[in-house]
Amino acid sequence: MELLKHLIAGEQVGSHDGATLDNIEPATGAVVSQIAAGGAREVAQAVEAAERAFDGWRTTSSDERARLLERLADLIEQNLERLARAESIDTGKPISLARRVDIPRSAANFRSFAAFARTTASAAHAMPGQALGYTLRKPRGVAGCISPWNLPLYLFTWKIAPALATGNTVVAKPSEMSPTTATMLGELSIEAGFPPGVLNIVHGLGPAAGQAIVEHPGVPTISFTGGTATGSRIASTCAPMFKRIGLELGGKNPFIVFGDADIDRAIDTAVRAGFTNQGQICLCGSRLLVERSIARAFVERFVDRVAQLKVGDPLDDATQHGSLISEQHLGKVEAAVNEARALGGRVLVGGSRITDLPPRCAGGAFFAPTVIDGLDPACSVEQSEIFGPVVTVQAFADEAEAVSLANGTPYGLACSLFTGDLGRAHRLAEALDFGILWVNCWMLRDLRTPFGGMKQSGLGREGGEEAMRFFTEPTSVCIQYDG
Ligand code: TXE
Repeated sequence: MELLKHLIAGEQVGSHDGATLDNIEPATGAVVSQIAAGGAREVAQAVEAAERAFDGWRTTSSDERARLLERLADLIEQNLERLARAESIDTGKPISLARRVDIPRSAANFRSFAAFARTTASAAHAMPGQALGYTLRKPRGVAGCISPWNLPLYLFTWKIAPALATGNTVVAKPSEMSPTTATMLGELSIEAGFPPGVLNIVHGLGPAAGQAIVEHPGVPTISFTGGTATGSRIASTCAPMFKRIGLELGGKNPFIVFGDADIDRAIDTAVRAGFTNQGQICLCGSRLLVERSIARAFVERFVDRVAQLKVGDPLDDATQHGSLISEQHLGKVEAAVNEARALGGRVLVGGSRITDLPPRCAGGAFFAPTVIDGLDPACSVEQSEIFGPVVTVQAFADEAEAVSLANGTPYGLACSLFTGDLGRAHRLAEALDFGILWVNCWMLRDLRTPFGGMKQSGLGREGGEEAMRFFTEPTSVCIQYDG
């Protein structure tokens, strides 16, 4: 069986003690490969390699760095089908989604930050007749990039690309649930010609390899995407070491529909927002809030559309709804739905695991797209992230109630707002406490815009200039030439 190895100092290596983990295909329950299980020792070797490579990489021209990032983007595109298949097998996501979104976006991440590397300029501040100040932005050293399993290569590269573009070297850890495309990226980085040690990839469990990256004194920058509880642990480890951290955490995102909206479009988008990737995206619209005057008819049509989602083998081109990431995660989702029932919620569609599947998927972790209404907005199910194919529904009377329901959770990542009234859209943009507000759309992203959340959804922003700043340290230089 294939062993997915670490990439350290340009070499693919196993763990020093030969330790491995099983890589399970969640749509079948089968073990498909072995993963080298790294820990403190592998992380230390990777950090050492990254430190050795730093001086050469930091002094490489931004044009040459950009050329290598673009070369890696080309290679990702050339290997799209292979990468999409691996992503689908590791995570249970429909292969059509991996082909259309995950892999193209991974290439776009490298292209976008290659462009930034070429075009970013420093600010200069003239003090006429006396001095000239300018801001020198320097890479911070070794960046630790830790990413989750839901959009594996997409989020892994979203961190690695700006870190490398700005001249940092990287020690990255993909999720232990989705290690394959990260390993393939390592291979492609060698083919692209990156100098050894510039990009290092360590596999392993979060508390072992992840925690070792976070604790290592040679890694001053940590960029993390994952669960809120893990983010909190990382923050408490980093604070006394004065590390710079970027945290992209969970969400409980509202999807607000007013009666004056384009209803067909709102329904199409609400289905996508609720159930893309089986609801396992931090940006998913998991709380549908509908103006009371249209709520009944809207929810009826929405539920109808949800029931039509094509569930099946993720490797089948026609599948729209695949498997959850693991049997264990399915247990969490199922427990949340049972809790909703116990709290008086009405399951309008779905509500249980799916067993009617092709024989290959008999042991898979499939859960039906589920819609629930009748819950108290303050209850645990309406307040905590489920991270699965579950959407709850609430009706609201007016703008004020919509805002109060939308803002009424500990999270503040993303919000969708459907309305035909431009004034209302601007008004609510001021009132809604979210890092991202999508008006009449969902998950439409320009990679130059800031990305991230408020409250328990995280700390800091990624994307565009924000990422270029996050991975650099400014030195303000002042040169007096007279007086
Ligand atoms: O995430 P973890 P999990 C949410 C979602 C989900 C919950 C838990 O609600 O149910 O988080 O998911 C690494 N030090 N999201 O357990 O554990 C880990 O190996 C350093 C939201 O999968 O946070 C992996 O690489 N690293 C979300 C990464 O952190 C550690 C995406 C994320 O894993 C670590 C995924 C530690 N102590 C889950 N412990 C989003 N915001 O998109 C774990 N890791």
